[in-house]
Amino acid sequence: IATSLGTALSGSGYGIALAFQPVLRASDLAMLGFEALVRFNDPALGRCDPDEFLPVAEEFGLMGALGRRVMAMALEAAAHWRAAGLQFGRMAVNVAASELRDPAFTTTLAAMVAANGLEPGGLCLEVTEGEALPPEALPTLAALHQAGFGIAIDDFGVGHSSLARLRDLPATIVKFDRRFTERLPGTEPDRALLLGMVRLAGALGLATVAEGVETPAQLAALREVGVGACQGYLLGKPMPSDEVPGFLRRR
Ligand code: G
Ligand code: G
Ligand code: MN
Ligand code: NA
Repeated sequence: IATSLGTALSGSGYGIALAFQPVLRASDLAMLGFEALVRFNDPALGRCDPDEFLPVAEEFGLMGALGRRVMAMALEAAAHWRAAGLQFGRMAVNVAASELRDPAFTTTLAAMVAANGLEPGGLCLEVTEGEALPPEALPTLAALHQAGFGIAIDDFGVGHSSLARLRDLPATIVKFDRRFTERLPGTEPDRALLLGMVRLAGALGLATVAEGVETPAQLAALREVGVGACQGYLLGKPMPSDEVPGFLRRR
């Protein structure tokens, strides 16, 4: 995987693709945006899972190049949809903690965003809470926030969970890990946990997104606890960029 990924990244990028999953407002299912999810088709192995090739990219020092490629593709798609007159809200892109060690990350990103005729507020960077953030990542997050980019704490509530992080990171959004949604409608403690997280986020001025919404009963329970936005197979599966215009027009 490392060799073919390295080849893909040094050449035209053939084999690297993005899938876009809609994020909808919980109350009325208005379109809030898309999350870009990377895909890699290995010439020999076929379709590889991100959970498989992202650690390889990390290990072989390819994450910076992969992240820039993903960002370029996501911004290009967003600019393309805009040019076609489509209203889709914001584009969310996952960023590995290691990418944030680059002190030039924010200025490079700001230039890419401007080159595509987009604004920083139209882009949200998702940082996984589970990953131990290197100390060098913190000034980058602060600079990104200062520049007006959205910052989401992804997969919140599992892994290296620390509530102090919610206070200390310059985030704008918290995404509750899909393991919370999975348990819904669930028991009273399951709902109480989510309700508490929603209130905590609200008190800290953070917007909330629930991941992995697969059933109407889960959506109803999430609305009941006041989650702001939802994402999951019930509302839209990750789709290739050429399916996005049709998806938006059908709504
Ligand atoms: O896309 P799912 O389809 O399998 O994604 C699996 C995991 O990979 C998720 O935790 C997601 O956040 C992460 N991921 C998906 N796309 C990207 C990406 O472009 N960059 C990084 N760093 N992580 C990604
Ligand atoms: O960690 P992050 O939220 O970035 O990753 C999103 C991952 O969740 C992707 O692998 C995506 O394919 C997957 N995903 C999106 N919606 C659902 C869903 O409703 N159910 C499940 N099981 N996985 C989902
Ligand atoms: Mn994510
Ligand atoms: Na993630």
